Amino acid sequence: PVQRKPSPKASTAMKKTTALSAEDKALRAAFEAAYERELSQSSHGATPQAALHAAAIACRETLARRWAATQAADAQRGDKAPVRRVHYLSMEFLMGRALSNALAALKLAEPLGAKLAEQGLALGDVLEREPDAALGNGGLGRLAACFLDSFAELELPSFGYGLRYRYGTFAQVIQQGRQLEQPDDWTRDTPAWELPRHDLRYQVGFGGRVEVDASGVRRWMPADSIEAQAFDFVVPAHHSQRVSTLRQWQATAAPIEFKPFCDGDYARAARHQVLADALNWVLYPDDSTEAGRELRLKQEAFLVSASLQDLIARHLREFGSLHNLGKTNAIHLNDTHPALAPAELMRLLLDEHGLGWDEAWKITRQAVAYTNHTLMPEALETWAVRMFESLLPRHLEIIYEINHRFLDELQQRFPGDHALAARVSLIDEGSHGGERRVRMASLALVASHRVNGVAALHSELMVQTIFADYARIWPERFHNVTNGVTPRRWLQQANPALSALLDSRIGEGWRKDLAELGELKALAANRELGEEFLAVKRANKERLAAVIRRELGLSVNLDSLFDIQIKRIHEYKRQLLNILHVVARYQAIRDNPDANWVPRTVIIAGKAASAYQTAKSIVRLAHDVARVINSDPRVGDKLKLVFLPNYGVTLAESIIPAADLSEQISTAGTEASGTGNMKFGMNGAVTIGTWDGANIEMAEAMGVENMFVFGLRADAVAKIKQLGYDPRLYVEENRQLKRVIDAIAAGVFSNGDTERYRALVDSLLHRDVYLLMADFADYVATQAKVDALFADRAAWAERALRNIAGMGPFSSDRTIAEYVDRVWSVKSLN
Ligand code: 4GP
Repeated sequence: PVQRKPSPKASTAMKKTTALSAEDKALRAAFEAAYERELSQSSHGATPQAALHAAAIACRETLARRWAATQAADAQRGDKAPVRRVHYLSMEFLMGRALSNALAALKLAEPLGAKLAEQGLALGDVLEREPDAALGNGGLGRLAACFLDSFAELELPSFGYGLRYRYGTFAQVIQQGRQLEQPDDWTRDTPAWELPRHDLRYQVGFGGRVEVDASGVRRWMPADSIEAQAFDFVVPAHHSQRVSTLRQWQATAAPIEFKPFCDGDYARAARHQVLADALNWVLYPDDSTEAGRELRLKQEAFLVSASLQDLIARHLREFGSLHNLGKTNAIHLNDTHPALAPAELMRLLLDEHGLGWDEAWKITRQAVAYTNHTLMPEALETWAVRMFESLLPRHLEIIYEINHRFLDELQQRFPGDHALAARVSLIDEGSHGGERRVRMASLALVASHRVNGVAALHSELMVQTIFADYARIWPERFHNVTNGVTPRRWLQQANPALSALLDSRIGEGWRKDLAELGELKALAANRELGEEFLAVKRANKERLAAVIRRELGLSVNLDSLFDIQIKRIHEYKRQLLNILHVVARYQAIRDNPDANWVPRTVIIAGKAASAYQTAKSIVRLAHDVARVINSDPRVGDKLKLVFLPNYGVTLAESIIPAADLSEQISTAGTEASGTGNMKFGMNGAVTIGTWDGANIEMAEAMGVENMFVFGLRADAVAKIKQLGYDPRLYVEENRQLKRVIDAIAAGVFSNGDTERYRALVDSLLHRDVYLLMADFADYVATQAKVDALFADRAAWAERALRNIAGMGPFSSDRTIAEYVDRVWSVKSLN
């Protein structure tokens, strides 16, 4: 190979990291001392588990110091700062592992590696021991985690606020092709990352009644009160000593009741303990029962109340008065779950701090902003008035008053438009024969000074569809902020080999300014670079192949095209379309096994919500199809289907760097943004995708000719549905499609059982809400183009490099800079 010279930029960047400053040296020494001290406490000596624990505690010491310095600096900002302190309220934070990120940020990987080597341990083995903090479900939760990283990196005064779930969502186990859910006991062996804040405790009330005193002041007398205690999870910046904080609330148990205890009725004695504990058990308790719904509303109220009490206490410490609260603090609602926040803030300001309605409302409107993450109507939470009244009676009164004032104003602007008033009211009067319900998204919209979607198309559709009425009332409130992901975790840490290759060509600056990836465009056609890129990809594929072998006992062909779809299992994301293509390819290979097939390994991973039967059926079909194809000797290496169980952040970190092809195939107009698409793109996977979500902006950034775009566009989807869509017409005129559907229906993949997929097939033939039948032909034709390009290795490498070069805009640093500019700056209030 030709000797390559680092670019001048790369060499200065390298110098910067190799020369250790006095500060770095001191940090290393302190880390090593703390590590030794912790390890000496271990009763089993230097095991990987003990080393993990010691390393986490040793990092935590530095993080705790940086946390204190960050807070002290932020407390000095005063009320003239141009950017407000951000309070990011989210039911989900999908953090994944923390140690390798902390080591990278603190530049401690090397000294830890050396220490471990002395002890006969490997860094990789130690890192592998850390469980994922999977306190989230999907995209919006992982986005929140990327945002914490960017908050630190951009030095933004901020707090993330969440709940400290004991079991996260669930661990997915596959038994005979079916998904089973098990509790994910992630805290059991967890390294001690968290900083418990024993001094930060707040009481959160539930139930009871509202009393009015002689002077007409209303007071809520809750029947129960649960204490919230703070636990801080500190997230370091990679290019400064700043940190950001995820503050998670733990409900602390009330003491046992003594009388029932003495009577031997232990269950009754511990009743309050169980109630408090249940608040922190799982994210999204199944809401198909009344108890589940009530628990969920309680969790939301708990998160919101503890966080806002914390905000107010801090604000009073810093300023001594609440009048400037809205000008110095932003309260951000990450989707609809924390939408109770404006009602709770009003309650605190009115009832606990004695402000008048107008001032309290002005402060609330200044502080609150709201991001919507999906157009799926089921995500717009509503709560039965009856349940609300019994759990949160004072909040309901405040919501009624907000609504009353809002509808009065509306009446003046749109006199006589009762239909509009009924549609936008915070209360659904049960017009469709149902019970009266509180519309939480409406509360968020009325109270926010800014509302945004998460990609250009989504923001457009949001104001045309679900929020059309509100956008007509307040057009100036609605904005777009396209998502991004942190390149520190998703490129630097997930893909060290590609990172090193990038460093050698364009320098190391992309970690801080991802736009520098654009410099790769001029180099994309370079043969030598292309070959090096393919070698890196192959090494990553080997790594993933080892995971597949370990998990499933299956060997995959490293020369095959790794075609990957990883995300929650949902009909709109169309994993089923992917499977239909796999079946079509299988049939074609069987017809003509000696043709010149480009070998493929199709990999799917994702969880189906526990109560979502169709999604579970899709998981099962994937396993059934995989079983048949993977054991068919006529197919051999030409096609494999792999379903990797228990998808999560860590698994994604080993899957994404190995992808050749990224499947982003939602029905146009349904995927709000997608962030997996961005992670794949920056790791050099080529995308096959619909004109949906952030795929569109990615295609525009890299040049649309560099993406494999297929399928109906959002306007065509809407039109077809309007005209009356009949999926059977597509099936009848496409023999290939008909054969695929017939095979599934006939039980070819289910041992002759024609019942197993009847519902799935019927829904495709008669409803096909997500237009799989309409997009099938174009999808298959586009997959053939993918094959052709993949067969030309140099051309494929060039295309992949062009994809990476186009990913500059998709850093969460850019996203957060836009939130600051459009939503969280003081100027956004004018
Ligand atoms: C997700 C959207 O489905 C995804 O398109 C988007 O990239 C992500 O939010 C972050 O904005 N939505 C959810 C949800 O996770 O629960 O609605």
